Amino acid sequence: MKHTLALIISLALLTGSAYTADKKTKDTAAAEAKATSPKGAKVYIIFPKDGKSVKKKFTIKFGLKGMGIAPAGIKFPNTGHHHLIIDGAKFDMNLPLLASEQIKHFGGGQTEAAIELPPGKHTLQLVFGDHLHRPHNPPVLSKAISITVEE
Ligand SMILES: [Cu+2]
Repeated sequence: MKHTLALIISLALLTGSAYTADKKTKDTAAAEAKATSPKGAKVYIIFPKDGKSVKKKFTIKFGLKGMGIAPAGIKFPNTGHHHLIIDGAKFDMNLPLLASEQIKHFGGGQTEAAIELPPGKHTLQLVFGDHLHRPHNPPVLSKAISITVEE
């Protein structure tokens, strides 16, 4: 089972998984029920910590409990990929998350990422998404943390 998932993941990584909200994804998302999340599933931001200051360029680390990582496009029970919501960007719980400067997809299955933000206060929140970039049912969200990006 573990090997099968690893194989699927490496195949997906080879074929690349740049996310575009193409028509096929939207049609599939409309026709297919959202993936479910198990009880107790949790995402959280390991680094930075709430209330701390960081440099302009820093590496954010994503934590996950009770579920597994799979790249975007790979349908496998109790898995998904991370999305980072910056400064409280709005999104619809029932639709594929858009991709923007404030909603970042980590569809390659990344568990950390180098990001750069302008100096000042920012909020960061994680939303776990299914193979079609939709929050699970029930949704798995982290607490929104506040950080200060140094000049
Ligand atoms: Cu996504």
